[in-house]
Amino acid sequence: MSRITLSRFLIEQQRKAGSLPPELRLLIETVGRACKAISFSVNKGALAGVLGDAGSGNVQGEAQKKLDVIANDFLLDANEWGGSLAAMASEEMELPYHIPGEYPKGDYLLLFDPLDGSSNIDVNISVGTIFSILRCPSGVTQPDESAFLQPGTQQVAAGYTVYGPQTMLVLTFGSGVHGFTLDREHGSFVLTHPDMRVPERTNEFAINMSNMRHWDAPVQRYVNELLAGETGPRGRDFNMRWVASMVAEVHRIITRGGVFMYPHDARTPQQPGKLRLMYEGNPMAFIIEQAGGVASNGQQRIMEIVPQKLHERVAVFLGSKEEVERVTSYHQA
Ligand code: P6P
Repeated sequence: MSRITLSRFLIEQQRKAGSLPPELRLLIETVGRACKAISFSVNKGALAGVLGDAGSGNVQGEAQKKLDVIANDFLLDANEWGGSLAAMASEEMELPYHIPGEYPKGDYLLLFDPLDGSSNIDVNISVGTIFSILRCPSGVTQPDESAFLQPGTQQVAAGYTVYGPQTMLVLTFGSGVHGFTLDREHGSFVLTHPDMRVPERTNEFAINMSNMRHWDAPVQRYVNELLAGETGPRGRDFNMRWVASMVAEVHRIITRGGVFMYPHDARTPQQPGKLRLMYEGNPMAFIIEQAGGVASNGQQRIMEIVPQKLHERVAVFLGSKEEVERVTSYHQA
């Protein structure tokens, strides 16, 4: 069977009437090229002196890893000149990044977490890049934060690249979810997982159990039932995984099922959760829903939340339909 590269796949999708505008296709390919550069850097690790802290902090008040900054720069450098974008926003930058005057602007807004799970970098555990694409509101020529504050249902594309044993780009633009594996010899992403689907049923859950005493009652009830296994109300045993890298968890879940949870924590009562809505919650929710899964904040679809701030946080319950619907229903009880 001939290999279908990311470029060929996107061009063929573009040919299908209206499923992928040329500008959006170009933008997705450019993000893919930046992720290749990030993959090569991540894979070099200590050999390239890119491990460890950058000595700076980000808007979240978190210490930045060298590779956080490198990945952010790769994405900015690759995308600023192409003419597809009106602006970019990143977990690593407090304010939106405006396209420099010497370059043409386009109709899209690109948001990303350049290297999610970067605390795992120095211990050689999978990390990833998450991205989300919105249309720039018509008539807005200098997009500020307000131009980005669109619900996740407005996304035109979303994806992640997981830097693991394989580097894989997983992508949706509203016509299902498709996975591409990086062929390092040829330097191209090759379609290996067309039409990915999240199994509706699962026996596997992912949550940081050390926070259990700080969760709200519905989450404690749900997880206690999982722990009770076949002797409890669920009547079957469950397995647990926690990589502390959302991209790795989501990839596992979209591949074999599961439920990922990062709930509200009583220690930060003002914050709905730890994860960020615009460039973690929304893109992952789009991907999961397009693959037949469910993504909620415990009260509503993540993608229906109307954002108030660029870096606002969200509680996340996503993955296999049966489990996410159950834990969400406990919040309504
Ligand atoms: P904890 C990584 O820092 C991240 O944002 C997600 O990728 C991951 O799922 C979560 O935080 C891990 O959080 O509290 O277990 O370290």
